[in-house]
Amino acid sequence: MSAFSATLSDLLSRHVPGRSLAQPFYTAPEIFRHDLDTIWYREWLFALPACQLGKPGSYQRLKIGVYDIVVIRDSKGGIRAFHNTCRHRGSILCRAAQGRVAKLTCPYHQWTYDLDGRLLWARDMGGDFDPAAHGLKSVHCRDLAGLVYVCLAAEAPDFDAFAETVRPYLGVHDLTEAKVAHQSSIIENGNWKLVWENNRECYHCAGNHPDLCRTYPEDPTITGVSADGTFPEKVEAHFNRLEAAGAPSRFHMAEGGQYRVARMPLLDGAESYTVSGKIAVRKRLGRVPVLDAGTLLLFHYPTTWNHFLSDHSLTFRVIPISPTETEVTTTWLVHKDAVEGVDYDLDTLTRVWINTNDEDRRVVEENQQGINSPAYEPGPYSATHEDGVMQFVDWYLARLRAARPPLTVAAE
Ligand code: 3BY
Ligand code: FES
Ligand code: FE
Repeated sequence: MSAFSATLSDLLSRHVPGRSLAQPFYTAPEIFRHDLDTIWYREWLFALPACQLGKPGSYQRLKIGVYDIVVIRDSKGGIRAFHNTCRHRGSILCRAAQGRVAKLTCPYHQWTYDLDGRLLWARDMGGDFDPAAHGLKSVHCRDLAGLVYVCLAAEAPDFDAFAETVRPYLGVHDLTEAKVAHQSSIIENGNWKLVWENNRECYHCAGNHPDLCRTYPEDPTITGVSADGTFPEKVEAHFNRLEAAGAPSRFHMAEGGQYRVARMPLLDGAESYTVSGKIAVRKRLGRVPVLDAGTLLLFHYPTTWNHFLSDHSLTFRVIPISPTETEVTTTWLVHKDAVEGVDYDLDTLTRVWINTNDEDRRVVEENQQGINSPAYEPGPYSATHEDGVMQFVDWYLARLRAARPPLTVAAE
């Protein structure tokens, strides 16, 4: 640790645009907690694909920083989220990471809640006790065309602009008709921002992703954010072709940069993320008009990037665990009637992204290890290949600058 301390304000004012962040942003516990307070506890967060919650009572537990929540399908088929803490003396209600219940019964003294959060039963609490005042605390929850988002803030920021922008793009992918074919959760020993910085560029792809590079173009205009709003003729032609066929495709980025959606071409002839480049699932998810429709790319900071293809879809969820640990959960979605071994082979479907995730884990961990050294100093991003990274860092710093409480962090 350090000989002197610097305030977050100092760190922010010393930041040089176009360069990576100073070491404490990737290592300091105080900044990690500040990231949780100013970003993770305030923004809408992707939780899971709705299809993962099958029948009423199906739930998934999700931990975000100090919070522990349960996302559950209610008896009317809607999706709700609650804090996983009993209104009696606070025990957790759901112990398992996932499961299915008829009612939510606390394991401690068996207070029992309906799937809509109402307290239904509490033994011997006396005549004055008001069950209506002891329902579960709800968490904001929205289902956007089959993608469930939650927000921990007391007052959630607007979700509608994002939902209305993205819904037409997602429409042709029929995520409400999906099932989970596979899910993987890995821990990357790196700060959550390094996971994002790595995701927002393909400068590293040729050197690290042999399987992905069979189908995904290294071309920076595909992964990047097109600062001037223009695209090469080939990409424009792709947008035009798919839009004419009924699949919204044109690049759109939110004002403020929190999300971007665009249907980008894969390499010539490629249909999906497989080693052969051919579709992985014969019974396709969605109604994308052609097989070589490319990939509908959607990111929404700080939790999710996604790929929606002509045969299947992939969601990715980022959850910070500690200053130097991040969980990345990948979900492979296929049509609910697609049969494993008949319509798809699970290895063929999952190989490219299982490998790609592992390759990304390695580069993120090595990035963190190098940053941990006192010799690390912020280095320059490539304007050609890393405009997406700069865009992420700008979004992050803008969130911090908008919040800006006095914070003292240890620095070298
Ligand atoms: O992981 C992603 O979504 C992006 C696209 C492919 C590699 N990476 C830059
Ligand atoms: Fe839940 Fe007592 S803490 S019933
Ligand atoms: Fe990568």
